[in-house]
Amino acid sequence: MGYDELSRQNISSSPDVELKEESTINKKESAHDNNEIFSKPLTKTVDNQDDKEDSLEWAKEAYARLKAQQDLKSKEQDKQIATTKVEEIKRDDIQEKSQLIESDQFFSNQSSKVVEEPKLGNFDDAFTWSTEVLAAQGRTKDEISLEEIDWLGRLRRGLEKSRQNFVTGLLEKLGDDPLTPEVVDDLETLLLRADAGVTATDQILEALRRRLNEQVVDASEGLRFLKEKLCDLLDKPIKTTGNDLLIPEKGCLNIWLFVGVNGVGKTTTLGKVANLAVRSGYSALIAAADTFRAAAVQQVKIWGDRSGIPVIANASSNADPAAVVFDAIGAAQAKGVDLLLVDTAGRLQTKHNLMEELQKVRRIIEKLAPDARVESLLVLDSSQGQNGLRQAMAFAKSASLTGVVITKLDGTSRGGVALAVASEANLPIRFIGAGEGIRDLRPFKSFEFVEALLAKR
Ligand SMILES: Nc1nc2c(ncn2[C@@H]2O[C@H](COP(=O)(O)OP(=O)(O)OP(=O)(O)O)[C@@H](O)[C@H]2O)c(=O)[nH]1
Ligand SMILES: [Mg+2]
Repeated sequence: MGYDELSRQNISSSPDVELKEESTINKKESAHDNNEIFSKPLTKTVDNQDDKEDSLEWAKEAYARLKAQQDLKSKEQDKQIATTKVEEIKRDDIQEKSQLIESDQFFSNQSSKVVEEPKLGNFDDAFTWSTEVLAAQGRTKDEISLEEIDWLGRLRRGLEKSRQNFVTGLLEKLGDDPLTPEVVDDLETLLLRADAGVTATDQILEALRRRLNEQVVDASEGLRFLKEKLCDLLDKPIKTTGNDLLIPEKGCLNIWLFVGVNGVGKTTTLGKVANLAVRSGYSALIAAADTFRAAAVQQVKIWGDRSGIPVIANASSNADPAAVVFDAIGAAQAKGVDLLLVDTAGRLQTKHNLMEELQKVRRIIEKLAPDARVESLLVLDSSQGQNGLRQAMAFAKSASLTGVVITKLDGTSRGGVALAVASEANLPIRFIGAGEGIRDLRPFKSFEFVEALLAKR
């Protein structure tokens, strides 16, 4: 069971559940452990009208519970702030103010500003939708956390533009009548326009047409069937790996490389994954192997500091990235670190020498840490649409990719590119990012993605 510590973090962040923490964690088969943020098979889709009234009640109760938790927590925080202030005043008497502005302090001050806790918003459609998505994955109302609600809200908002293009057209076409071959033809245009790619589009349409030949399919069944097919398509490369969820393996060194073209969000993603790992109880180390830009080291150091993770860097300009990775592996092994995250410079997939540089890094890893679990994750900016797919194909060949991270899902109408990556590059999507904040990244779950992409409200 992986990333369970994050789940523990979520539980313990609610004071009334804190007392139960130990027993909950130890019971590996308990409902909570089995229904974590990062896993879970799908049981149904969210548009089941019969359940609507029940789910509204359910959502109200869950909201009331989270609100009570948040109020209690904010009271505790107020108390803590008051205590800290008194301590600071005392400390100021002893220490000179100038000493506080040393660089280490600067970074830790930065971090406390950046990592903000999620806040409960209004009880609205977005909240109800999020609870429905969680319920459909088997959660009970006592198990959902603010963090999950917060993320689903972000994901849904992030996919707003993709949804507007795709869903509005789709629902208009579907209407309330049974599906016709003409509607299925129109769906083809919509899928292609959403950057789902030819392979994914063909597969989905073929499945729908087969279904139509067998029986009359009404609009809501058509939508359910479509969601199911989209999930199958996204899950296929994930299932092939035999690993539904990418998590660091305990007891050995895990090395995750973040690669991709310039500006797609590699460093930001690394920073968010680092934070997720630390919140989940893994020890981590960062290798600043983007030696191309001087500012890159500083940028990754800020991210490392936000989560209290050390960064291994080489002070000389234009150092060999493989040498940085060499040092970092040594440090990770000496400290028995769980997860080494490697930031690399942006490179065009067409530049042979730069792709060679990645191979050199891989060779160093194989030599120094032959037993390490290595992941080479391609970071893709979803707003680049089909161009992102071309990057995936090229990097897959020369950078031995094991997975993909899709970023910038907020603010693009091309979220469908996830479908193209899964079906055409046959790569598992491991994380998705929908914003610049430290919490705006989550392990990829096809169910949540598809529900957010096709949400009606
Ligand atoms: N809106 C949004 N912006 C993002 C996301 N991820 C990253 N960014 C922004 O994209 C810009 C580039 O991010 P970086 O992490 O520096 O990208 P990079 O791939 O490391 O860039 P190079 O190292 O220069 O190749 C920054 O302004 C990030 O804040 C995301 O999910 N959503
Ligand atoms: Mg970078």
